[in-house]
Amino acid sequence: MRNFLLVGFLMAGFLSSAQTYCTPAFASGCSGGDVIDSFAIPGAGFDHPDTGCSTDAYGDYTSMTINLSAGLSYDFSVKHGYSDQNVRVWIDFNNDGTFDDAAPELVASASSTLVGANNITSGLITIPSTVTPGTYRMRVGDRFSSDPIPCNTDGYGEAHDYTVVIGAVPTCFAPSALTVSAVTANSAQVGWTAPSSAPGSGYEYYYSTSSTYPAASVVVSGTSSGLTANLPSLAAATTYHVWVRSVCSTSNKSAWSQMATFMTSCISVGVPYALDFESITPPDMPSCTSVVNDGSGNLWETGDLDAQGFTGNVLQYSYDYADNADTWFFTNGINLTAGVTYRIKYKYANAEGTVYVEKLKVAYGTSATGAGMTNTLADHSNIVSSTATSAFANFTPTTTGVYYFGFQAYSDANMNQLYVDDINIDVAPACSEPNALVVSNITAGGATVSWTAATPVPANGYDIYYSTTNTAPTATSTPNFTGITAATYTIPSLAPSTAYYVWVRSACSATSKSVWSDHATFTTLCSSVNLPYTIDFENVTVPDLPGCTVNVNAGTGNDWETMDPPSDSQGFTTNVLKYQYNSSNSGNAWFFTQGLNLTAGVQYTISYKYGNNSSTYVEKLKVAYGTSPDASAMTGSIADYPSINDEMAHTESITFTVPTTGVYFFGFNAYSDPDQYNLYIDDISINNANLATAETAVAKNNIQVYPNPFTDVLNISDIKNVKNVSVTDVTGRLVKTIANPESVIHLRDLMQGVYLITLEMKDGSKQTIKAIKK
Ligand SMILES: [Ca+2]
Ligand SMILES: [Ca+2]
Ligand SMILES: [Ca+2]
Ligand SMILES: [Ca+2]
Repeated sequence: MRNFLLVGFLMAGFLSSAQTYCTPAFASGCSGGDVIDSFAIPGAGFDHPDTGCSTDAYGDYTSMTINLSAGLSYDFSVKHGYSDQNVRVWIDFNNDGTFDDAAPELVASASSTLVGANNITSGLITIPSTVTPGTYRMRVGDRFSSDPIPCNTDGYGEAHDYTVVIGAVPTCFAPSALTVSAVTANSAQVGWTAPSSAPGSGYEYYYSTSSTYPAASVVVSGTSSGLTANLPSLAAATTYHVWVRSVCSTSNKSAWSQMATFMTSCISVGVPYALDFESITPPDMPSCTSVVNDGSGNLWETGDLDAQGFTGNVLQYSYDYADNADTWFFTNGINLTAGVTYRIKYKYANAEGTVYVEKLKVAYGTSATGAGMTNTLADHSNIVSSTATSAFANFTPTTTGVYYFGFQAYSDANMNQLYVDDINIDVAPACSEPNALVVSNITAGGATVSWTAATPVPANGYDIYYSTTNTAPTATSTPNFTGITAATYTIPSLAPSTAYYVWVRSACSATSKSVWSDHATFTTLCSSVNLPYTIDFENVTVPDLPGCTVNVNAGTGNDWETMDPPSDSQGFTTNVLKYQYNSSNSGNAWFFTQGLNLTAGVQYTISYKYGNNSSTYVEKLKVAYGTSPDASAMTGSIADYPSINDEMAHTESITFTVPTTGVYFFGFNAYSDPDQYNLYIDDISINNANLATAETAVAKNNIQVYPNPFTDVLNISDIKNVKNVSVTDVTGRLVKTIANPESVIHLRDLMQGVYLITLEMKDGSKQTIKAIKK
């Protein structure tokens, strides 16, 4: 009973004093990233992550307790969301409700730095040995650009309050001032300074590849009676963290010391050696590589490109305005054997856009220095292509040893970007692989793959491997075809409408094969279908084309694409196919339908709507058919519209026959001049002329109005189904309505200008035609 009363009394006393603390404020708030996001004291086992920006920039976390000991110092870290942060930590050691902004109550002060991509403040909280053990309030203040004060009011920032319980000064102190020396590829020595009263039973140390502060109960790595310890059996090129503690007696050990960090040295490695730069975060370099600047331009660094034929990260040289490039990137040391022929492969390219010539030299030698690069392997002195270019060089060292490979950027000043990726060094194959794969004659069931022959031509021909997945074959993969002697092969029996990947290799002899080439990819065509065939562009995600149709750009203008219903051309009210002008090049884009099964001599009808969205700019359209979706195969002419410029949909319906039974593709060719506007197509329909009822409707609506332009009268080509004619001007104002019209309409009383003539049919449908009054 007495204990309960005592606890209650202490709690009441603590809470009443807590109420006297000022509430810190930051007039500009913390929502811009000027925030105590995460706060951690690893040596006290305390971590308060991802707190974000508190309401009113103050977080009262006094329900959380941090256990610290008098006389010890603790590393802390704060993560922010913005740069230039200043952190101060205070503890109200005399419990008077006020944080003095000076020692001893000011226990830490530090500023943020950029660590990787994060703004981090790291510092040391020092608890004086004179502090009476007990419970206190801790305040952590963070402010942008200037130091926070305990009762802050201005600026950007945030504050957190916590409860700390300070324990008695330990009788056993940790060693300090850890140093790591004699670092090799697999060992290192750690040394330290003894605490002021040396421990009775020596020291324990713990090391790990993790930077997590070890628990008191961790299984230690070793013990030492002196002030050093050897760390054996380490992995090469690896980052390690080490801590030491004092063993004052078997029952009394100090806390772990502050952490020391080191990286073991690199060792030379064998082939195959590959660098794709994916294991690092740009602009860092892969471990065990190096960069040297022999001039006064910039240094090689890494960047995330993932374009232009490169995957992910690349090695990158960015121009210096004033100075020529002269920087080397060196690989790790590689063990090579005299007399063996090796091959180095890599990809390189220039930036996209305006061409600024880049220059790259590749060499190797026995030291990772410019002077050590005594054997030039390649000199690319005029790199102008933005597409990743694969290159390789074979070489045969005359002495067994460790060699470094160097990539030297030596571009002139004020150029642009030079990229390198996928460096690979291995024993050279007995013959090289073919390259520059291209795929042609793609049908629903096959495709022809061709390549540039390897030199020398492989004695046992070529092997082909294809797959529906983009996973490169390995040396042990079974090829689909072997012993192909020509540099081309038609792959048969493929599935329709399927994406394929294909690789080719050289069979140098019965036992020796080259590596596989880079892959080529293609998609087989859809199978041909029977009529009726209609396509209205409704079931697409614009600007995609409908499945089994294809755009082929036979020129240098733009491509066909789909768009939502246009509002700038009369008569197009649903999704359409669109050719949009290219400002400098003529159009020559073909839109091809799926293959259709047609029979010789049968009368077919093709109907479609076409039109443009301008009376100033002129579009040009050809419609044709042929036996493959290919511009050169479009030999059957259907229509040619060389002057489309009236901002409205025209419905066309044309009857045709084909000379031979077979599969036919229908092509719509936009061949507008440069810098015109939009050409639209919709409602393509191909039917048997004798069976279709749809065509009757098309024909019914296909009424002509002439002459156009007109002076006094307009003639309507087929009046029998027209119920009303209404005439509106370009502002949409109704000018005239003529019920039960004759085929000749008198319009002498209209002003000169453009009018829309709307024919309302007896079945309720309407057709609008634009006419010009002279
Ligand atoms: Ca916070
Ligand atoms: Ca105080
Ligand atoms: Ca890469
Ligand atoms: Ca449509």
